[in-house]
Amino acid sequence: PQTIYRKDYNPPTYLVDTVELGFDLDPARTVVANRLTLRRNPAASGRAIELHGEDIELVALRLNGKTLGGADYTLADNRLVIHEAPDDVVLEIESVCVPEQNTTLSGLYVSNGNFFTQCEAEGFRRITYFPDRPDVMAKYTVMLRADKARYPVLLSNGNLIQEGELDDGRHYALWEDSFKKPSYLFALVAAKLVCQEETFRLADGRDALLQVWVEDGNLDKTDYAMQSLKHSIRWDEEKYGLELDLDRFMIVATSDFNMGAMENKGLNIFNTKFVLANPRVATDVDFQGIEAVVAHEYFHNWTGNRVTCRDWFQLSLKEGLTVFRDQEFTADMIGTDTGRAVTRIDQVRTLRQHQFPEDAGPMAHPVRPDSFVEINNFYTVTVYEKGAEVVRMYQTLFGVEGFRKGMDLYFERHDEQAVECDDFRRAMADANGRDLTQFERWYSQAGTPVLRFEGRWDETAHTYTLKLIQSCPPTPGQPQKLPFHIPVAVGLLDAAGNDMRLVVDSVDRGTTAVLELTQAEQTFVFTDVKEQPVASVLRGFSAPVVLQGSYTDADLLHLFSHDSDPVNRWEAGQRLAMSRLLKLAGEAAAKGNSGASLNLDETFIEAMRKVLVDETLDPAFREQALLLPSEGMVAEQIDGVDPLAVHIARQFIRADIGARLRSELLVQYEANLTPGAYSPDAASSGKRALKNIALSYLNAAPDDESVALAQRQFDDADNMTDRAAALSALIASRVPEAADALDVFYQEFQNEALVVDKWFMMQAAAPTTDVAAVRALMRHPAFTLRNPNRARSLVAAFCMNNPVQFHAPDGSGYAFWAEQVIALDALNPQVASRLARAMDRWRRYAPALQEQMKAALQRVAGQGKLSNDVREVVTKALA
Ligand code: HT7
Ligand code: ZN
Repeated sequence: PQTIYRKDYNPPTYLVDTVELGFDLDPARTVVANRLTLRRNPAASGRAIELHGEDIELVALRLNGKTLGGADYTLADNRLVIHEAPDDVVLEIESVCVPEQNTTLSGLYVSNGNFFTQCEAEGFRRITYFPDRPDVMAKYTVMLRADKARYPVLLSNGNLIQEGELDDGRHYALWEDSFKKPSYLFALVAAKLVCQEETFRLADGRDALLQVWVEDGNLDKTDYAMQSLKHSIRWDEEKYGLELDLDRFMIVATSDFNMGAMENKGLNIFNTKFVLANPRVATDVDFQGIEAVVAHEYFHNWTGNRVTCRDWFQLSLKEGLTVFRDQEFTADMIGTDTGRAVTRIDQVRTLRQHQFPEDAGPMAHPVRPDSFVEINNFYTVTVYEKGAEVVRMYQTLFGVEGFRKGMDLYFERHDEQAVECDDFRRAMADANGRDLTQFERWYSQAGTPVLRFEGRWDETAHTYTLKLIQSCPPTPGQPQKLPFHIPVAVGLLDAAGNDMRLVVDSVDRGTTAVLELTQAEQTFVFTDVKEQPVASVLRGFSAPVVLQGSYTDADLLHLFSHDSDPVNRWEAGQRLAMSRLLKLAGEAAAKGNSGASLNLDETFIEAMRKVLVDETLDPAFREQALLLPSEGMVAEQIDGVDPLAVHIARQFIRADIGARLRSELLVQYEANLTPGAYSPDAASSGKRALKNIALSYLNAAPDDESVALAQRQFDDADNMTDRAAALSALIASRVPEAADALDVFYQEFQNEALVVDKWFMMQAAAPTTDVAAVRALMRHPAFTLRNPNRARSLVAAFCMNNPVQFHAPDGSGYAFWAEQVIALDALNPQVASRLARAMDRWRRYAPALQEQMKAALQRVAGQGKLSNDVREVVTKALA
């Protein structure tokens, strides 16, 4: 496969002004008539019109009314090139595709008998021939024709201009989008669906029609998505002065979808997982996911759609910025300081758990990649979450107001343009009168920087000298790195745990100072420091780095008890836990993976006890503080890791907490019940989270009482959060009641696809579920590899979330992985390729495991027929 490089960017030879599309929709043979008006691009050279087309059949081609023959064009390698064209062209193209055979879910496909499209990144070329690149922006008119009984609803981007009846029971709808857009934002839906709709008054007094479309029977699950949409619209008006530019905004849910959702102009298409919710079927986390994803897609209307990407290397321009915006929205929706901090802690955990390993592995790439084989492989945690961290750093450097000035300038300069990450950086720099040249390295250098700090208090001079030292490990193709521009937020705590006032260079910097580290090593001197402080470095996780410092347990306990910055307070607890996890994992491994005679110190238990019972702390924060780093995060810290040793250590700590804090856990369980009607608000979900982590610790050391508690919660709960938590606790406690509860759960929810996904997922991730059990589950009538949510809920959940069984010493997990990657690849390369990434970190494992992982990778790589998606991942893993 061919590698595409950012440096090879060339502007398009022709620009497209208008696109008129006609669809005769038929699952077995859809005919697409495409009429384009093009003009030669003065910024490019050449007279060849270059169009993309994939898995479609060309039927007819006319240029300015003349039918083109074989000598006029070349059709090869998914490219249609018309050799010589005049300056102004009307191109008419007729082609055919077969939606019912499209299992890739890219382009036009059929799901549950309905038609949907997915065009980002390169799916439009699977619908018609077109210069399918984001810097070609055009105005679209779309005529949809289909059988009325089977497809009563016909939707596309923009406004409905006309609809009516045709012969033979068919009908039509004509849609027009008044905004120029790139082809990846095109969408159509032809389906039997119903909708919840509402008229919503916008800030400028206009009324917009909001619709949420779902399959019949699901209208009882659309309220939260609708409410989230209205909140998002209001928030963008208030926070950024950005208004909805459409008369109609539609969300449509489909159960077959490769990702979370898609921001097509005015016609967002969503995975049902991020639309459908009511208390019976959705957990607090599901509700949070819906709010965040609805907001994310809505915010794309400005950051992505009005201002889009010049090329796919710039993906983070829209994704990093939009993730940052949805993160800020989520925090503002909660509204309290601790609520804000808890969302920040969630973000930090995601980054550490997923992005740091990516940055240290074979697929490491800069936020703005330099090359790719398959763009679909670059919708990554680096582009999204690290990209959001990069955007957040502008706000940390310039403040909320400075950031807003940068955003205003960005839209003033680039509305309706396709631009680069550099344009965003320039707007931020110019709006704030700052030189951000060095900041560019966050976009161009891969790898997670390591930030070391050394602090020295001078008791005579009353100074505290903080030395900051940065480095960045090599990544593929980037052996050496230059220093980053890093905002480091710092506080100093006195012995009583209070914040000291910070004076640097005679300037009072308040109690948290944002230091700007630009060199490999830099020293900052705080004056008037009258006692030995404990430094709280990287407050609020002010930069996406690994922080190292010589913390003593006493320092960490001090921070864990007193830090006014909740993120660093939580962080101190995580460090205390991590040191115990690493020590016990080492001991377990040394004893041949035996949990016998492991010991957990009273200091740690006491720290956990204190946070558990501290009623001055928000329950949501206490839950975060009690949650141990995952097995995956611990494994990342150990060279030649044996996942079983990590599992034993973590389970031991969980059981020990469960046993030694038993009475406190029981008290908190009772104290955090949420009687009355269910509500997904932050305060209630925080209480449920604390109650349910208490239940899970109690059942890590199960006895009759804890099992009865879980069983009672499972039987009596009126909401999915509590039902699922109780079921997980029963499964984890390994009691016979678990099997019965699983049966009851399935019987009750077998007609709720998203709950059945949970049922598969809970089993897939249970350490008691081995490969044989997963294979048995794959034979369950409800299982299919063709539905991405279902495939992920069993196969990917096992390979990614069940480390102890996936890494079984006999290699059975790896053989299973290879088999499933190959099987999935034949159906859906995007889903297969994500599963393929389960092996990314194979070189970190114990030698015996490494060898078998390598063999499994080689088996996949050795397949003759493999998608570019999977081939890129396994080739890079083996390189
Ligand atoms: N911008 C959307 C990305 C997306 C996507 C990409 C590749 C393949 C399928 C896809 N579905 C959606 C989603 C987003 O970031 O908002
Ligand atoms: Zn996005």
